[in-house]
Amino acid sequence: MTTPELSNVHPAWLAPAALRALGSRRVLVCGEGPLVETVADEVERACARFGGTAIRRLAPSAGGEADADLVLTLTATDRGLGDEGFELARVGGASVVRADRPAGLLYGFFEILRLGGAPAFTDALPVGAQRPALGRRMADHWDNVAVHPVMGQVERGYAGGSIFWRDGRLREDLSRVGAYARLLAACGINAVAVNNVNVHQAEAHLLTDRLDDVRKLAELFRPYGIRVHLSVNFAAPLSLGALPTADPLDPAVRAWWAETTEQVYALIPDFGGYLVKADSEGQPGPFAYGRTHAEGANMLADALAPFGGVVHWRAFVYNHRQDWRDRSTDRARAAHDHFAPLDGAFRDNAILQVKHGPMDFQTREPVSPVIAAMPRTRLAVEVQATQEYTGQQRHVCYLAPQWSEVLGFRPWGEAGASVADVARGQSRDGYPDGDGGGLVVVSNVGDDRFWTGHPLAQANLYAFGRLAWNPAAEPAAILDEWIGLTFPGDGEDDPDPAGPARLRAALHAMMDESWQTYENYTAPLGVGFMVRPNHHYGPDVDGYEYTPWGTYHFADREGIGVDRTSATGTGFASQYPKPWSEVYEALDQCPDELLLFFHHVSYGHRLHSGESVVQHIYDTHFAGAEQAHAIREHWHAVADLDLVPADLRERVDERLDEQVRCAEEWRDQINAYFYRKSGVPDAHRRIIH
Ligand code: GCV
Repeated sequence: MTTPELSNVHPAWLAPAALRALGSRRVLVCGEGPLVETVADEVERACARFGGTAIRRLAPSAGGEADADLVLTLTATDRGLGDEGFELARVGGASVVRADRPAGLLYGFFEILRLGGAPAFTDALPVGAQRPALGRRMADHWDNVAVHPVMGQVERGYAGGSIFWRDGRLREDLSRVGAYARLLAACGINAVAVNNVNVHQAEAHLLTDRLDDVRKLAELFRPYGIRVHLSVNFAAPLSLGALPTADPLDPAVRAWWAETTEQVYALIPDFGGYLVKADSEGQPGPFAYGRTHAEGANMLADALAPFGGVVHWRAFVYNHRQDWRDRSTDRARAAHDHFAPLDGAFRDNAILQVKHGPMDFQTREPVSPVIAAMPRTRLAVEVQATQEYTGQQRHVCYLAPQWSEVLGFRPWGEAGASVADVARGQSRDGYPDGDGGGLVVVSNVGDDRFWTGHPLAQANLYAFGRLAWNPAAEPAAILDEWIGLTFPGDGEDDPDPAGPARLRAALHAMMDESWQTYENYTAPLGVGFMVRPNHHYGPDVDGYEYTPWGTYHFADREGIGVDRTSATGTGFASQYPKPWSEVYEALDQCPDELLLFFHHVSYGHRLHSGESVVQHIYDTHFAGAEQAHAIREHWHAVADLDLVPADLRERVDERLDEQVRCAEEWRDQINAYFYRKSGVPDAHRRIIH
């Protein structure tokens, strides 16, 4: 039996009313297998709630069933839909969802929910086949088993505690996990890593003596087609195996990983694999033994290979103890410097997981050059739904436009492959299309009643799943989908029939351009950081300027920006293939939004927009704070509608007040800082403190 909705938790994008169209009809589910049972359970519950009829049959159906409005069926003979694809058809006045395998049927079921009433049950049904573009669509949790003294229960978590762990143990009540699995499947996510990539002692034991906790979680994810992955500590042979070394070429170390992995699969046969952060921010790794990261990753890949598992090996490797006076070290270069020479050296079941930008999930960064540098390696691209640098789920910041821009970026120019193609594996030399590493998101959920702290931040996780399924999908259309599923209204029973449309329009207006708004009032022109050190919330222009973290802007009285050109700077620009190496290198070609990432310029430097850098900073910061006000006004105009639950309204109200306050603080600190540095007054004579 799968998990029903929980009464004390917000249903997110599976609002009960979104099930009405299906649940009020006659629905036939045909086929055998655990995931087919999940679909049958879902149908049964929806029909019980809304007065429809659920019919069950084990044999596949050809489609034209006189007594059903909807037939969800496995195919009798393979139609080439793959493991997760499905096909929608109209046969004899009924809608039909066909899938070759059970996971496809599950995704087809959720597609019917997304379509709602008329489109799903009339000739308006969008018939045809759908398959996910990316095979691996993964959510990584930075959840600690034991509360960390600095990072808490969830590192960079802004939605309460972990839904898995509490005070050093697996939670007793895991009903949230089942509900989460259902939400993930409904947006297409099929893999989840259940513990932090910074693997402390309590988490390390999940691999061995606490493996049963992982088994329990896997059991809750399995009915929704989701495989569980585990972050492991590279030094586990020392700490757990009592070996004198963790050298990846040492036979005893290799044997320890092989045996340990065998035991994992004995307990969890569909275990997904390992996730590793090595030689990064204090985590152990192969460098300690003079080995390369390919040697480290391959050792784990070899242990996993007999069972079909994969290792996700993160490329987030840089020197976090750099001297700020040392201008020759550039953190942006680090991942490419370390990993590009290793192209072709990784096993087939080793996936190199690359953050989308070269720094660290900033509001604006160029695409990481690693993505274009390793055509013989399986690459996964990592994005961050937890809003570490983008307002920490106190600010509305819909990130799908950013991710869509990353996925659509073509590192080799217009005629070449896109980032989405690389993640899909299309551009890998000599390998079949479709076996790429996929897309990974750092999850933004916690044990908060609304899952994500800010209720509107739910849209980011939903949009991630939808973009991983189809990277070409329009962020604005995904947003409308999410709004429609989360706030479906009561149909004909709505006391205010115009209400749902008004609410939907307001939410769209609040969220659609909120990434741009956030960028407007925070660090300008791609320079990044300028946040308060450690917790990364709120403005602090020089907070990271004299630290060891490699995150500098170099503002002085003449100008600002990091010279990353080959001619006079760190040479980072040359890590890109043409045309981008040339575009980023040339001051007159570099896109405005990335100008300060690549160049150090004077405050009077003219942007392509015609504005000077300093005037642009003033203008965008005044505009950004005003836009934050406008977001709140849109909300106030609809928040008293009956279809907005009181507790949700209260939460959003409180968050929007904080966003407005914080946007003004950003505006004033950034504008004051640059006015004081440059001495250039605002052309429009607005108040700068
Ligand atoms: C999990 C950034 C964050 C860290 C995070 C790290 C990573 O540095 O601030 O909290 O650690 O990225 O991605 O590994």
